[in-house]
Parts: sequence; structure tokens; C-alpha cells
Amino acid sequence: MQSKHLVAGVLAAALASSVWAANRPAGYVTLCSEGKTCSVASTTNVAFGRADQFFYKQIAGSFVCSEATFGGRIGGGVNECSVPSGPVSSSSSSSGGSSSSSSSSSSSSSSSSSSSSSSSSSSSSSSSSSSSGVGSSSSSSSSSGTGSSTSSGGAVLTNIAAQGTASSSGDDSTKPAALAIDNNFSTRWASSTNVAGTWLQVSFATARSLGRVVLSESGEPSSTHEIQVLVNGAWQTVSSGTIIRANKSHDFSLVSTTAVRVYFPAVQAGKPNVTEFQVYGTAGGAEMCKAGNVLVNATVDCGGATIGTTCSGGSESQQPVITLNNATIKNVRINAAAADGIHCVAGNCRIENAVWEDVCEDAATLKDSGVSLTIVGGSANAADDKVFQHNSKNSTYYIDGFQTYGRIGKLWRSCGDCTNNGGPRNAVITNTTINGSAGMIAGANRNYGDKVTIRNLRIKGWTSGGSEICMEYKGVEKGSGKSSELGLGWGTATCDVTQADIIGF
Ligand SMILES: [Ca+2]
Repeated sequence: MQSKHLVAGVLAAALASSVWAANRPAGYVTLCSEGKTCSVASTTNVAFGRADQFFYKQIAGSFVCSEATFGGRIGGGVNECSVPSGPVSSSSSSSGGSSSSSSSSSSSSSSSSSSSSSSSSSSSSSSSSSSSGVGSSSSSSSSSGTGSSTSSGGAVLTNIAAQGTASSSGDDSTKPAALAIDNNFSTRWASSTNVAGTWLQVSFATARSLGRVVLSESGEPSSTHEIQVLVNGAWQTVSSGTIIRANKSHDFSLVSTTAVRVYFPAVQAGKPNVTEFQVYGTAGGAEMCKAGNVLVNATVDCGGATIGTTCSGGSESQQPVITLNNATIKNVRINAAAADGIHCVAGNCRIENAVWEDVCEDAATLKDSGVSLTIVGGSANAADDKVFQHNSKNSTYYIDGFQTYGRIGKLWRSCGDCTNNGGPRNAVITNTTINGSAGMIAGANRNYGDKVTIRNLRIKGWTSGGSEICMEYKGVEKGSGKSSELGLGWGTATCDVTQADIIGF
């Protein structure tokens, strides 16, 4: 029994560490693994490493993915060589090198944010992405399933249809457009009619760089059809074909657009239907760094972008600016319209170098049990209430190298009166600096077994009796009044902190 628990624990720990450490930087795709020989067509900034730590080197041509090439390696597992996911032509070869695999970055973008029509640059710059680009095109029936592939221009493209919204000129009542982007070839969209001008469309909340569409259908084959993209408010045909059947592939020059559709200019043999409308585009970090997005199994580097939505004071019902689902976001600025900040709703999440310019309700909230939310670097300014809210049980906040400015109510608080309240909720606060003032650093529920660990906390103008460092509470069930303060803890089971851990400056 004991050993069974141990094994389960080790497996859980291994799984946990593997899911939030990426083996390639954001916006990169794996080229080959350590020890293999691979090549890049032109001078490329190749990353070598694992677990979010990398060595970079500008390389052109063939090279061995190894410590010898890059001058170092990251211990603890097999390192990988990766390249920017933009238009870089690359390949792996010989010695059984693996092919380029999909960028793991996927996000199910949620609606809202109609904003920014600006063309969403893919993470690596240059060449072949013509924004007005209705250039050359080709179509073929070569199959290409889900996952990533390379466009004619060399960009690594990912099927991002599921991040969009499907609609049509008219749905059969039992076969709505959404069934064409559910990644299930046994379900389909069917048109309500068979007339010239029928269409099926996938639209995105923000512009995407698209370079391929793959169509599949069931039953009577459709014939003449066109692939059209929305450019400056008008539909432009970028590719056309005859029979669809299965995996009808249309490649075209990368185009920045918010919508793509298949258009049937003539009456077909039967009512048009599409089992899957696969839309391939670049999935660079910048494109995923939009307010309202849900980042799933992804590491997204926002490159310093500023995002926000609205802020209705301390209303608890506000939506998050960004939702993390087993994901990492880094280098992002959250403006004063920060709503309920960043939510971690599932899996282990990580927020690196995020700056909250003016905290609205909370800066971040942890909502899944049995996981962790790690805050590394970054800062928050002026939080009337809490900076970090902790709602889920059996979970841990790690706050390291963080800074606050202005007046904050509390840096971290375990929920005092949540529905089905309990614990333990843990916080490990290290190397953090309070540059302004703080009412309280941490508030923990002693009765639910919470534990707060504080080391090397720097507080401007610190005097004992200033900020309350670690308050022990009696948490309550929602609807049973308010939690009550039991007193400050120093060196207790709930508050692992001593006066020596607090440094004034
Ligand atoms: Ca389907």
C-alpha cells in the first residue's frame, strides 16, 4: 500500500514536471532530437535544450544536434533542437532523425475581443507572408491529417480550425457548421439547400496567417468549389478545385485574414457537406496573446505585448483576461482593464515576467486542485484587494522574484469563504520585494491545513508591526459568514517564516 502510493506519487510528479516544462522556446517547433543530424536551409537561430532552458546558435546547413555544436546541454533528459515556426525551410536527415513535429501551441480562443484587425505577425518575421497575398496557389488531393505541416512557402502550419467559429449559408437542422471543425471525421456539416452560392466558413476573433485548407466530405462528391479568404472586407479566391471527397488539400500563399470559407459557385450533385474543414495557419505566440484567449498545453511568449479588456472594480463575476489550461504565459503586460486577471483552470500553470500595470479584481487565480501555479519574476501595481487569489484545494502557489508597487491589500490569500471550502492551500513566497506598501503578505486558513513558506522577503521601510506577514485564519464555508483572524503566525505549522526572513530596505 505504502509503495503503491509512492509509485503513484512519483508518476504524478514526473507527469507534472513534464507538462509545464517545454523542450522548445515559444514559437519554435522541434527539428530533431539530441544526437541526430539535421539541417536548416538558411541561417537560422536554432535552440538546443529542454525544460525551458536553451542554448542558441545561428546555423546554416547540416549540423549535429549536440552539446558539441551548441557548447552546452541541459541535464535531466534528452535535449531537442528547434527552430522558429515561421517561414524557415528545414529538415532532418540521416541517422534516423525524426521529422519536425507539431508545435504544441494550441489554444481554443474564446469569443469576445473583436479588437485588433492588425495583422497579427507570426513569431518569426520575414519573407513569404504576403498580407494582401492572394498569390499563387495549388491544390492536390494528397492527404494530410491533423497536426502540422509545411506550406509551400516553408512556414510550419498547424490546423487551427478549432480555434475559430464555423458558420454557413444554411445548416441542415441536425448537421450544424460546428461539426465541420470538431476534429471528428464521422460528423459533418450539411447544407440546408443545394443552390449556387452555398458556403461554409471558419472565422477567427483576430487575424491569423493561413496557408492551407484541407476539406473532406461524405456521400455524393461536391464538384466546383473555391477557397476564399476575407481581405479588407471582401472575399478573394485563393484556390479552387473540383472533386473534394477525402483530404482535398488547397495550398496558397500565406494570407493574414479573420475568415476563410469554401464557396460552391454552382449547384452540386447533392447538398454540400463537409466532415472536416481543416484550416492551417501559423500558431506563433504573438497571435495567441490576445485578451479572452484560453491557452491550452501551450507556452506562449507575448514578447511584451499589452492586453486587457475591462475592469468593473471589485466585481467577483468578471471574466479572466487570459485563461491558462496547463499552460505558460510569459512577457505580457496586463493593463488597468485587467478584469479578473489570469486564471489557471487546469494543470500546472506558469506566469513568467508578467506586469500588472494596475490590478483590477485579482492579478491571478488558481482554480484547479492538485496542481501548482508558478509566478516567476514580474510585478503588480496597486491592488485594493488581493494580488494572488487561491481558490482550489491541495494545490500550491509558487511566487518567486516578484515585485509589488503602490498599495496592495494582500499579496496572497487562501480563499476564506469558498463554496465547499477546505485545503490545504500552500504558498511558497521567495525572493519577493514589496516596493510600495502591503496590508498583508499572506493569509492562510489554519483550520484547513494551509501552509505558507516565506524566504527572503524584502519590504520597503519594514518595521515589525508594519505589514502583517502571515495571518492565520479560520476559513468558513460560503454562506457561513466571514473567515476570522486567529492571529499572526511566526514559525508555526501554518506560517513557516521567521523575522530573519523579512528584510527591510
Ligand atoms: Ca466533423
